Amino acid sequence: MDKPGTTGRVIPALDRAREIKPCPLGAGESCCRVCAMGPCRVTESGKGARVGVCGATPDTIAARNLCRMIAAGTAAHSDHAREVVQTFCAVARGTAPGFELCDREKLSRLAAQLGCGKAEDPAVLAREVGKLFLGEFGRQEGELALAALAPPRRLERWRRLGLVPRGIDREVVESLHRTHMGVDQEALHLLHQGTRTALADGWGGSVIATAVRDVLFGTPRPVRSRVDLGVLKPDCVNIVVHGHEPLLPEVLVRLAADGEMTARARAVGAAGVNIAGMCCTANEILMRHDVPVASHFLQQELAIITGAVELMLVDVQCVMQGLAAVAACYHTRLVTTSEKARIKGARHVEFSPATALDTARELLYAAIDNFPNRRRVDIPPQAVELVTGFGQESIRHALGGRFRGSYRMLNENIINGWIRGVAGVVGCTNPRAASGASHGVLVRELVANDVLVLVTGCAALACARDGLLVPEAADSAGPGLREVCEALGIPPVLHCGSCVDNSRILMMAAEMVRAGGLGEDLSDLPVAGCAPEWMSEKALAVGQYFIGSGISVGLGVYFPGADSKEFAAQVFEGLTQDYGAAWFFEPDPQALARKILAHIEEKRRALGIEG
Ligand code: NFS
Ligand code: SF4
Repeated sequence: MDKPGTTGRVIPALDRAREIKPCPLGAGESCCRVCAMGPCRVTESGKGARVGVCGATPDTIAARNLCRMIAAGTAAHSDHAREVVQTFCAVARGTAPGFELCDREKLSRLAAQLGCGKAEDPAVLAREVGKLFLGEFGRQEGELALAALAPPRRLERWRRLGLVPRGIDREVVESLHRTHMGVDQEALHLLHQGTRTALADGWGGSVIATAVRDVLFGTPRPVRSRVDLGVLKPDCVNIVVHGHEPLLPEVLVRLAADGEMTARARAVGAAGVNIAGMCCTANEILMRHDVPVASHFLQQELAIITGAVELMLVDVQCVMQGLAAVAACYHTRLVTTSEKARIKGARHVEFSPATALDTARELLYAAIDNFPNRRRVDIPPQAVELVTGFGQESIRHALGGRFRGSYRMLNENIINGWIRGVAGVVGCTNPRAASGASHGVLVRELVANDVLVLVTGCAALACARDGLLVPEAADSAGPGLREVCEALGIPPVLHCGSCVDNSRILMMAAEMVRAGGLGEDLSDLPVAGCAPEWMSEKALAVGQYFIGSGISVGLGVYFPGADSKEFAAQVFEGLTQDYGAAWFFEPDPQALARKILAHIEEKRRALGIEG
């Protein structure tokens, strides 16, 4: 196998994807399996039933399925957030010895923003903030307190449409209830509930996860690092941290730098301990500690195939079960660390905030002890430079110019046309998508047309491998964007973190509205989002909360249920009436770029700034 964007060797997931043809019912058509009178396959045209045994129509079934996927995605992001908040509360109580409140300034800012006290003592303040955040999950009535972070126009619109989330857990549960057999059976009504649930993710769970991790581990600032399998070191004990919760990895990174560990590694013939990240955990520790990245989602099995990984730690989300079978062929120890997730064939060492230090030490010892068991090592040499660490704070600083501390200069650059608009390119890498190269094709086209690109998740890592996350990439930008990037010394593609950090993109968009000159609502901005290689339900939750916030989103791969014309009319057009934004679908990366560019130009025209 020799595809662009891969190392030229076999990727097990790609082989399996070739063997398994995607089920056409689950993709375009409407397939319902929520009750035992079915599963029912229904279609609006051609041969086959028009409605399910219960009478359900294709558009209802498609909306029901989408709503369920959004609920699962929201649950994943938010349950992850809950885990981080619980650790944060334990730190505030003094019962998590491996952690501390790192960014106290951000903590005070948050507390002031949320109106929860002015206590001098950071631990007291953290307890207040932690209590408010935990309350957001279980709130039964009223409005999510964090919804107030949205621009006033957007909040008004949500209120008018009944879309302000009550509690995070409540919206997820209600989505599951409404999609049970025989409950909510009107497509648009179901889509609105999908949106309310997604908003509980975007403005709730994800904001909470990002904010709390910034306070605990530091708010990202621009740093350089490297990405690709070449970051694994042949002479070192290699540990790959994979998954989504950066809690244990944070402690591990700190401990690994300890002289004791280097000495232990030397005793078994290694030069030291090398930690590399994978998937969103990679994004987290990359942003805050410039820890290099081994790979994105699609390459997880490949890391083990190098024969150089002594230990792979996994917690929750986007961990392929196939890792266990691959690890069994090598000396690699696969260890699950979350109470929520186990894999047959993997060892389980559970993380808890109270014992994180001991657990991290035990795992480091286990990795070092495994070094002598290595057999053949074959690490592809590639590793690409990248710059990371852009959040609403650092972008404000980097783009602030003479208006340091505001988004005015970004807005001015957009108004005067140096930058045409902003695109968020997010989500996964998918073996079904255009040969793993779609991110590069798409992003190059956007950048060449003077669109500033913000990236997160595995999409960010794919762009990094493509060499797009360095200031020198401005060479391939259009003349306006190039000038801005060169003046500021920033890349044309800004790495904003993990998938929950899509909340950073929302906050930046809100800042752009606040800075003035580009309309009064998020739907006025010349901004679009896309997930060209999405695979996870989380990506659908993200897309739906962007749309519910007024930012249109393009999806690649396939759009679930799109064969139902009535459903397609709703998601691709109808939603615009209510949200000022809708989905669009385009599997071809070039064409997707063109659609985004057209959307941005349309928004510019509406603002009267087409020049
Ligand atoms: Ni996002 Fe991160 Fe990657 Fe996709 Fe998975 S790791 S949370 S879901 S695959 S970007
Ligand atoms: Fe079929 Fe209706 Fe049951 Fe769905 S809910 S499986 S459409 S009978």
